[in-house]
Amino acid sequence: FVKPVRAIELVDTLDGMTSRNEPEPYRILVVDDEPEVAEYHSLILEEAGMITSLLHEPSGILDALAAFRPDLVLMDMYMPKCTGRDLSRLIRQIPDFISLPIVFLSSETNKVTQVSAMRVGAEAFLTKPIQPEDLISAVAIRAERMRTLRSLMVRDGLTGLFNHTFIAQYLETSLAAARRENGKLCVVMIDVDLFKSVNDTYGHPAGDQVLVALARLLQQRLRTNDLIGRYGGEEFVIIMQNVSLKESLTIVNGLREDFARLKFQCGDQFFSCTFSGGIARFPEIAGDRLMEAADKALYEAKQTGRNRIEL
Ligand code: GH3
Ligand code: MG
Ligand code: MG
Ligand code: MG
Repeated sequence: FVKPVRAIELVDTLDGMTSRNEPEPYRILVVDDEPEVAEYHSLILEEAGMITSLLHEPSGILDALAAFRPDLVLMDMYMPKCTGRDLSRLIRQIPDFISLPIVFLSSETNKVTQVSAMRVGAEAFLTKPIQPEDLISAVAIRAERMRTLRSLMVRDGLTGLFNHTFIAQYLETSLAAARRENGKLCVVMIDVDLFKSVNDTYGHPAGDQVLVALARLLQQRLRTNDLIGRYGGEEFVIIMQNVSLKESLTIVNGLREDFARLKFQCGDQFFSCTFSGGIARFPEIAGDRLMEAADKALYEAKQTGRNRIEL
C-alpha cells in the first residue's frame, strides 16, 4: 500500500500559474472571393475575440493554411475557378489538415447540393445571410473541439507537457526556421537520477508525483517560448530559442538546484530527487544530430556522477 506523495515546498509556489495556461484566441481562416463578404464575417468573429485571416483567391489555400495555422476554415461555396468543394477535397489530401474543421458558409439553400458538399469532409453547412450570434457559436464550438483534439494528440497524459511526437515535429519546424533566419537553438535533455529506486522504494504512484512536480517546476520557471516536453518515461526535453550555451547552462543548473531542493513526502518518509542533463546547440551541432548530441552529453553527466549538466 502506497500513501500519496506530495511535494512539500512546491505547493506554495505553484499558485498563479504562468501565462502558459491562458487560452489563445481561435484562429479562423475566412475564404470568400468577395472581399466585403469576407470582411463582414471576419469582423463578426474578431468582435467575438477570434483572430481571422482572409483569403479571396482560392489558389492560395495551402500557403494560407501553412502560414496561418487556423483552428477552422470558414469556406465560401462558389468562387471563380474552383468551388469550396474542390478546395475541401484538396485540403483533406494533406495529412496535417486531415482533421481541420471546414465549415461552409454559402447562399446555397439546396439541401442536396449542401449534403454533397459536406461529403468531401466538411463539418457543417451554414447559409448566408447568417445571424452574427449563429455564426459565432457555430464557429466557436467547432474550433474549441479542434483545440481539445489537438491537445489530446500532442500532450502527455501524466504531466500535460508536450509528448514525444510533438517534440519531434516542433524541433523540425524550429530547425527549419533557424536555418532560414540564422537562429540558434538549444536542446536540453533531462533524465531523473536513479529513478528506478524511487519507484522501488516508494512505489510507482510516488514516482509519478515526482514526474508531475518536475514538469510543474519546468513550466513555472521557464519562459513561455521555451518548449517543454516529456520525451519518454523520466526523460524531459527543453528547446530554447536564441540563447547561448552558457546562458542555457546557467538556466538548467538553476532548475537542477531547485529540483534537488524539493522535498517529497510519502507516508512518514521524506525524500528528494535529482536530475542530470545534457545540452547541445544548433548551429554548432548539425540539426539532424542535435538530439543525439544532447543525449551523449546527458550520458556523460550520468557517467561523471549524476546531478550535473554537461555540454
Ligand atoms: P539513471 O540515473 O541512470 O537514469 O537511473 P534510472 O534508475 O533513473 O534509470 P533507468 O532507465 O534504469 O530507470 C528508469 C525508470 O523510470 C524505470 C521505469 O520504471 C521508470 N519510469 C518510466 N516511466 C515512468 C512513469 O511514468 N512513472 C513512474 N513512476 N516510473 C516510470
Ligand atoms: Mg462566392
Ligand atoms: Mg532514462
Ligand atoms: Mg533516469
